[in-house]
Amino acid sequence: MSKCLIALGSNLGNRRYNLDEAVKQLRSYENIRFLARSRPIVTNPIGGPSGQGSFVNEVLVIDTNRTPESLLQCAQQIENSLGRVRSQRWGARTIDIDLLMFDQRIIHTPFLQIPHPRMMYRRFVLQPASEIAPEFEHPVIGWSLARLLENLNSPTNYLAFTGADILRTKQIARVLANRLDLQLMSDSQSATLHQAGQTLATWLEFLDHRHELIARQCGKTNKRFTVGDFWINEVLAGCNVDLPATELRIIEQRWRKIKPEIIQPKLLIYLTTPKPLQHEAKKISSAVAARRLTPTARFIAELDKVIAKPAPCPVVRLFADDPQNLEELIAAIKCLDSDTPPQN
Ligand code: PH2
Ligand code: MG
Ligand code: MG
Repeated sequence: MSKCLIALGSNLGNRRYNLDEAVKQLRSYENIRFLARSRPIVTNPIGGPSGQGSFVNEVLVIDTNRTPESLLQCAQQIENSLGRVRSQRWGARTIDIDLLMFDQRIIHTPFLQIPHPRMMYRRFVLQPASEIAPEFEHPVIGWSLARLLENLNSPTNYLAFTGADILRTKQIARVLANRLDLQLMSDSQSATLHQAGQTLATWLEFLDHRHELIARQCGKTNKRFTVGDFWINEVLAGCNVDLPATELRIIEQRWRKIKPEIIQPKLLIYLTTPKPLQHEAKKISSAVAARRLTPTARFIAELDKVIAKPAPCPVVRLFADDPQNLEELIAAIKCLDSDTPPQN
């Protein structure tokens, strides 16, 4: 049996009826056992065309012998039977049934992505989900759902960007901050950070400089969010490329000392680079092979280790060149915002 988390949402027609009907139909399938249903919450629509009505959202926990693909089929049958029309991404819908998690499995196919790629930062998912499954662990970042929700509620509204293509990363951060009128926290020294062959002294300087920058600027604003065009943990990835083990120990010592003071972002936006580089980074299997890679590919491989589970903060990966990035990011910020939902 697999334990599975499912999200329901409706913002068209009789919303409560749609949700009840979806639950009723789901219960009628063989090999699906119902474990829990959250209370419904009313939420502001996030993303998509303007003028949509508010949503009613809830989350379910079930046990099933079905495969993820078969469960997805059930969900789509129910969506169809309740008159779901797919015309526009994030458009109004009578019912949306999303598979959030399927045990601890990680699935990436063109039809199915589990865990749901946006569940980590969506309040309309995390709030009902942590009501019924607070201890359920997100398999990618290794955090419980309760901790993910707590993260959204933390007082500092801070978002950070990272990526191997530093100019592109800084540019997207700046465009986002301008567009939404957010505080941009920019590290003017970043450009040299990714150049290979820095000394221990330079890395220590980078670490202190960024630590100080965050302490001085992060959250010190009237704007809704602070947007960092860097992530301090990049230093840990970069120095691993440059320094021998004896010197790494000195960086690690300094890191342990400052770590409790460092505010981590509510969400890290990892802008990934074109495929060839990623492919190259994956080839790191031995120290010998590692030395043959370009410094950028080695940096990417090290960055992947820094965000491995348990991750220091929730991470969302976007392709640096995806033209939909901005729309995606604006929606993400709206999700993170602690606006109280409408009460109707
Ligand atoms: N679903 C979306 C997009 N936006 N906003 C709210 N409040 N609730 C949703 O379920 C929802 C959304 C895409 O499926
Ligand atoms: Mg959805
Ligand atoms: Mg869906």
